[in-house]
Amino acid sequence: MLLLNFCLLAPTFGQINSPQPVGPIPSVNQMRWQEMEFYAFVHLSVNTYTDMAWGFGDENPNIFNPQDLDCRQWAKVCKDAGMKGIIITAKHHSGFCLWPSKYTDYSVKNAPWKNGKGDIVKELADACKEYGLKFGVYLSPWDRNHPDYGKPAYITYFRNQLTELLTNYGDVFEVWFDGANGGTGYYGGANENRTIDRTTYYDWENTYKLVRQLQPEIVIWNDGGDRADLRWVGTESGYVGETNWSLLNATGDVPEDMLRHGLENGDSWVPGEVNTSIRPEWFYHAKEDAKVKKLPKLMDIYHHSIGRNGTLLLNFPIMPNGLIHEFDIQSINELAGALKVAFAKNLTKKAKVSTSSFRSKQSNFDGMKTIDGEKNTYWAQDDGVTTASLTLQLSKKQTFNRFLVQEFIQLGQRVKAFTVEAWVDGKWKLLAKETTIGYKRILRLPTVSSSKVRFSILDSKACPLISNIEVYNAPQILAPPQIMRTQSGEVLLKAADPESEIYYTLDGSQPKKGGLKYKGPIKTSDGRVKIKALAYDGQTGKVSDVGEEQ
Ligand code: FUL
Repeated sequence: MLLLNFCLLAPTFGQINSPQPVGPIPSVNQMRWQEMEFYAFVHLSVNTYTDMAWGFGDENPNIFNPQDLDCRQWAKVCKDAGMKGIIITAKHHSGFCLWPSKYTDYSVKNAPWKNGKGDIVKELADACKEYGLKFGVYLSPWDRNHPDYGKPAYITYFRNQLTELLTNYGDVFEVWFDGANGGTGYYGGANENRTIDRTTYYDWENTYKLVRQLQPEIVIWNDGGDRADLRWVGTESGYVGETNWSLLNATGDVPEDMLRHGLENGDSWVPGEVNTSIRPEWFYHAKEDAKVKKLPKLMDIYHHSIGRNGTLLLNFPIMPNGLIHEFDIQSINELAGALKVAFAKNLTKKAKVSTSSFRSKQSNFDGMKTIDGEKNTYWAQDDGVTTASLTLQLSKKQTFNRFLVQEFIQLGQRVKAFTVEAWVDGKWKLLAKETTIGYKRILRLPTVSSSKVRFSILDSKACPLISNIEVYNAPQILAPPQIMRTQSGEVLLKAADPESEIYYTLDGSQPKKGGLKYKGPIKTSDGRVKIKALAYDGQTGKVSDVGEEQ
């Protein structure tokens, strides 16, 4: 299947000497998933009504009443944000099912919502269809309600539920098997601690077979058992390592560092998915209304996931009334707007390309393939050539600060080290020296004005294959600077964008451009000074709102 795919993608004219795959390569399903880049999680269960992070499994279904529930609102929010799908917690650790499962009474069918006649999984699957989004399910292996949890009978129950979810709701792009497994719970009234052997209890091998049989196009996420299609990146705070190989070994332990960076010579293709929440926690808590992540943080997360060869699974906690909170919508809209502006004008569009070399001097592998807008063409080197450079002569002198590059990963991830330089004042100025690329790498560079950009591959596992290069000038994100105090009483100011200038006052008056400019820690003899500060973008002349110490 994969080889067939590769043959179809390879150019077919003339005497072709096409590169061969190197190391593990993505499956068709993994490739389709990788190209989605950005999609959402939604968390809703009985513990939404008890203000808890997890349900214990004894919560009365009577409390579950999302009376304004509107999955179309969720879908619209995600679609507007440029996301490509939504994964719902069909059953979280509480065991409460958001669909009327035939195999338990602990579900929406015994909740007051829609008099027990509702099905949230169906409503979301329908809304996703309407909005052109893909649909995915989270089914917690750990079930704190079920009397049989920990015994063999539970596995039959778990698979029955999986079968319902993967049969009755159309195409499912991803299934999520959470790694939190076993511990205290209600367990049908036993109220005890139950532990399981994570390596054997779920018999993942056969569970995966069932999943793939029911949904041949699905990808499986699992950090708790046998290696699945996707890997956790070892943190829920929204980043993967700068060096990020989409490889792991099929067996053996995966320490946190390896989750973060992958394994350069791993024997299987297991790319990283960055999962994080737009709020500190996964479920809705009113006390976190003031803690919704703001644009600068979300933009960092974007660059630290999608910009580092990962995908981004961003969670919206659903409120008890069944909707996404307006603050969350405001933040995600700001991110979507800022991304649109940042990536509006690709400066490589009319560039001329020259290269150190290209494969067998065949024009179908020349440097132009990096800017032709075709994802299946690529600039290639001869076998054994592991260094190369490509220079983009821009149509005129341009100001820029973003560099986006993609490998043709269908034939394996290869690049180990690369640099980006700009021609400034008659010489090459180094802007970045980095390691891996993978499906996509986006670099935030110091702003320069130049008519020439040079991309050099310094090391690669085999001849590098580069399918795409883009260059942009993103405006600074202007947010009120962070104001921090050290133990010795110094004041530190930090702008969201490292290139912003910061102006401040110490007497409570309004700061303005041209006033006191921040140059480093401010020594204050009086701990009571009232600091106000703003960020300023020298390129556009725009300023942020004024921030003050809380
Ligand atoms: C974790 C769970 O325990 C959290 O509640 C949440 O669902 C998160 C996505 O995964 O392991």
